[in-house]
Amino acid sequence: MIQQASSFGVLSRAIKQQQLVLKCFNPRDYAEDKHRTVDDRPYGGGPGMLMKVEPLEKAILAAKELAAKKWAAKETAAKATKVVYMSPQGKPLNQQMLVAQAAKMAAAEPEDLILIAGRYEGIDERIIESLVDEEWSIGDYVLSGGELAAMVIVDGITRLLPGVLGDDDSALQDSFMQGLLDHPHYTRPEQINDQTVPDVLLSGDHQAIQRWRLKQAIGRTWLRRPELLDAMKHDASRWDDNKASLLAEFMAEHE
Ligand code: 9D3
Repeated sequence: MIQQASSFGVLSRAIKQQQLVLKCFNPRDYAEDKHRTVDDRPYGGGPGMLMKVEPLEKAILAAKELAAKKWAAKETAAKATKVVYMSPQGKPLNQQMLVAQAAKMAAAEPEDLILIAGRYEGIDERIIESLVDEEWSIGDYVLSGGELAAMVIVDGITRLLPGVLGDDDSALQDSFMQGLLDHPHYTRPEQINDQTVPDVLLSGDHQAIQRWRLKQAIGRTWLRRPELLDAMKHDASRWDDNKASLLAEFMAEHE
């Protein structure tokens, strides 16, 4: 599932260009019985199964060993590995966590990241205690397993690695609106039935366009995610008089 999902777009290109090394370890390949069993029953009973301990532990240790082997061969100067269990009980993911992890992975002494994707009801608590450094969630909704959550992490980190995105579609563009929702976008044709493109975007006045976009971004954040705007207002490094007056203009124009 992970390998297939990584064969498209930005991720696929980053792997081909060796900006990202992605290895998958399937617990089933480490099961030794003839049915290659990877689930087991919970102590205390109840419905649902857990990941069987031994195959999961072997898969995690194999991932750790591959990382260690890579450092020993001095293929990289890496000397750290972080093990993250994707879990509904984990810390809710945000862009800060992705930026921090991408920075560690692109550092002079890179940190490798091992993501554990569970199935069934989850994994034995003792694996978390002995092998897991952090638990991450991707939000308060229920998935049927950790693979898609792990892919979200891989995707979010990969686009932040140096050289992965071009200069135009880049993460730089994101930083202009940092902490705000995006402004509306328009492409051809200039008219769709009775719907037109805002005049300012056709004006060629780059400064006016930037101002309009920032105002729309602030206005939409106010309408849709007021808590993001409140956080920004309470942070002097991210809020200024210009933003305050753009917000005031937007609010005045909004009925
Ligand atoms: C419905 C079953 N749940 C209560 C009895 C527990 C449960 C177990 C396993 C709920 C979800 C899952 C599978 N989810 C993940 O592995 C997961 C996840 C998610 O479901 N939501 C948000 N982030 C994540 S990270 C991993």
